[in-house]
Amino acid sequence: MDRSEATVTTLGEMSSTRRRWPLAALAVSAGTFLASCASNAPQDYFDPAGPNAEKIDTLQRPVFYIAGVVALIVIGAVGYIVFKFKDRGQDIPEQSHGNPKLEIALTILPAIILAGIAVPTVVTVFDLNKQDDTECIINVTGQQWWWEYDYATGECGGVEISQPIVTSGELVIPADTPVLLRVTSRDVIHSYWIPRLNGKRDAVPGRLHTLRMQADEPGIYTGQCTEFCGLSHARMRQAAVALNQADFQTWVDNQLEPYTAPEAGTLAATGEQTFIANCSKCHQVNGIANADGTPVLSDPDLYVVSGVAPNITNLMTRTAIAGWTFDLINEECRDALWTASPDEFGAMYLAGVTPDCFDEAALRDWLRNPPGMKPMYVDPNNLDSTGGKYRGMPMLNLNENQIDELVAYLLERK
Ligand code: HEC
Ligand SMILES: [Cu+2]
Repeated sequence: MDRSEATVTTLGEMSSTRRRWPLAALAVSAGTFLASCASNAPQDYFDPAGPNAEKIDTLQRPVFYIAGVVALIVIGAVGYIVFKFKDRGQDIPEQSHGNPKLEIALTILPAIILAGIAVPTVVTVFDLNKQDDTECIINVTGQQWWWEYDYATGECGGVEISQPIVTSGELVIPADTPVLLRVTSRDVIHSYWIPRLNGKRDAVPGRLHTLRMQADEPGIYTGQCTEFCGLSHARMRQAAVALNQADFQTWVDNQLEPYTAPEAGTLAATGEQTFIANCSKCHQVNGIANADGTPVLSDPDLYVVSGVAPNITNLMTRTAIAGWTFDLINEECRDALWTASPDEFGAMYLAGVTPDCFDEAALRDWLRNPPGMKPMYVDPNNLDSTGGKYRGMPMLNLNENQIDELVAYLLERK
């Protein structure tokens, strides 16, 4: 008797302090939810920007509301029962056993709700997996910790791509055109997600998964890898950039323009040599040649676990680097681009990294010490587990002069 009384008091005291926790948790989650609804977040999946994301939205909203109502009823009922039948020392109530009517009703009701949800869900899943109506195919490959985009030759939304185009980070697509991504990975499992354009698709080594992409209007739509993929998973981001057909044509033409070597005697020309000496073993710049005219070809297979490094032929046509994490343009230009109207967007994007917009800080920091900006290995001095290959870009111990030369050279890659 004494013991149980003691226990009751202790529990009572505890519950009075603990009672506030559920309320606080509820307030925080409600606050977060409302804030996420109210803000103009770039990765808001309640704000679809294309037909695929819209289908998901049309499906998820009623489910969300029904689930919300069910949750309120259940939480309310539990709360009511907990308070009403609280132990006040009353007699144990009469015990009942089995109530077939209630049990059958409570089985049938959820079954009906689930069946009601299942039908539109299955229809949407099939819809989102259609491939026969897409007008452009782009290969998307994840690796630690960036996405490569590889445009096959052929037609893409009415624009002819005559040579393969390989880029990274920023997926450029024609607006208002159903595009099909073929998603895979070269090392671990990643997951591709641009919330305002479609759901997620896992990128699995040795498998090819398709993902529809379509943006109604020109603009920039951001996302990030959503499958934990190692140390820098949080710095593996991506964007989809939609351009109207004429602008997309301009982008394609620009990507395929032949290489122009820097003018002899300039800092950029020294930079080209520095690049060939230090960077070309991993990075391809299409068209770059040795003094004797032989092409300089990268061989990242020998140095990087995934076997590739970003193609940086047209580096300055993108707005961010290294898993689309560090900006190449300053905040003002980025804000202007991100908030541009669909009519203004294309011209602004195609201008690329202009001298006014270029923010060299991140690029310089990156060249100085990449693993310092983006954690890549637990112990960089111990590469035994990878056969001496790097994950990501290693520290190259460049001096500031070399960095000046390289930045001058890279600035001309547009
Ligand atoms: C051992 C291979 C290797 C070497 C050598 C190397 N890099 Fe990299 N570099 C990479 C990898 C891998 C990435 C992608 C890293 C990431 O995003 O996580 C990268 C990313 C970059 C990026 C960002 C590109 C993008 O599209 O996001 C730039 C710019 C770059 N490197 C420049 C250079 C320069 C300049 C040199 C020579 C001084 C150099 N790299 C040498 C492997 C290498
Ligand atoms: Cu990833």
